[in-house]
Amino acid sequence: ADFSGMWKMKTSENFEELLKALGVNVFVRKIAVAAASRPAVEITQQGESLSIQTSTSVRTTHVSFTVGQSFNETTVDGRLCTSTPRWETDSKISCEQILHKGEGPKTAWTREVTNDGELILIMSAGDVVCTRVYQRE
Ligand code: R13
Repeated sequence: ADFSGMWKMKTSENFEELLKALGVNVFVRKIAVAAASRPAVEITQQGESLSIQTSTSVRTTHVSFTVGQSFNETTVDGRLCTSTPRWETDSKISCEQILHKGEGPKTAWTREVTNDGELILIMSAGDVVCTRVYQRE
């Protein structure tokens, strides 16, 4: 599947609950939630290699990885982890994360391009699941 493009968010569910499950305190959480409501996501893809830049007014992250190869990134609450992306289907990447240090709920994400051209990002922490739907700009 082709993940490339400039994406804008259409809906988001449970993002605040996700940060709460990760132990982010209410003050910082409110700032993160407000900023994360207007993200700009740019994905470039060449074969199995993806580059994803997620920009907000207070935090911008950039990851590059090849599906099938582990890489370092940060969890959504900013902790270093090793991520292992794999194809769950030919249009869905599933990625488990292992924290470099410390403890916390198990985190993971999936990104899927649907038949109608939407991008669905699912982030989880323990049993809390956040679903964010993006459309191409
Ligand atoms: C700020 C500092 C405190 C911590 C934090 C966590 C997340 C975010 C901001 C902050 C934001 C995340 C946005 C995520 C998106 C994901 C996606 C707790 C480290 C800087 C407040 C803004 C947009 O849709 O892919």
